[in-house]
Amino acid sequence: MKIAICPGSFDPVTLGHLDIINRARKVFDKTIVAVLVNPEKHTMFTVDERIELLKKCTAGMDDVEVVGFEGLLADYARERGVTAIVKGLRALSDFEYEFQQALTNKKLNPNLETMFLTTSSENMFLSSSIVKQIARFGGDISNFVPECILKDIKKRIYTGGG
Ligand code: COD
Repeated sequence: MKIAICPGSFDPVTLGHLDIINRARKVFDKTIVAVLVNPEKHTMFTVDERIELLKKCTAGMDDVEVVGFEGLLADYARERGVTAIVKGLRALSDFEYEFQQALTNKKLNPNLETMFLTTSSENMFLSSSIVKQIARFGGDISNFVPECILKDIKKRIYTGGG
C-alpha cells in the first residue's frame, strides 16, 4: 500500500492545502494529513481545532486520515509506514526551505521520499497567514478557505483568540 503524508501547521487549512491533499490522493492509496503539534509555536487555532477543521474538509474521503504528530516528521513517517512526503511549492521563495527540509528528512529516514506538486495557479499567493490577516480586518476569505469551514473560521477570529 502506497501511503502519502501531507504535513503542515494548517493554521488554518486553506484551499491551497486541500488542493495538494486531493492531488496526493490521486497517486497514493492512502493520504495521512499530519498536523504538527508544537507547543512553542504560537498558532491562532489549537491543534484540536485545526484537526477538527481538516476533518470537516475531508469528511467522506475514506482514504484520508487526519492526525496530530509530535517530534520529527521522518520518525513519524517511519512509524506509519509512509512512502512519501507530499508538499506543495508555491514560488521560488518556498524552494530553499523545502529543499533543506527534504534533504534533512532523507538523511533522517533514507527510505522516505519527498515529492513536490506545483501549486495550482489560483492558489499561488495563498497561505494561512494571508487568510488570518484578511479575516482579522474583516475582509472576505470565502475564496481562500473551504466553504464548509468558513463559518467556523470567522466565528473563531471575530470572537477573539486570534
Ligand atoms: N499551494 C500549494 N501548497 C501549499 C499552499 C498553497 N497555496 N499553502 C501551503 N501549501 C503546502 C506546502 O507544501 C506546505 O509545506 C504545506 O502545505 C503545509 O503548509 P503550512 O504552512 O500549513 O505548514 P508549515 O510549512 O508550517 O509546516 C512545516 C512542517 C510541519 C511540515 C515542518 O515544520 C515539520 O515537518 N516539522 C516537524 C519537525 C521536523 O521533522 N522538521 C524537519 C527536520 S529539521
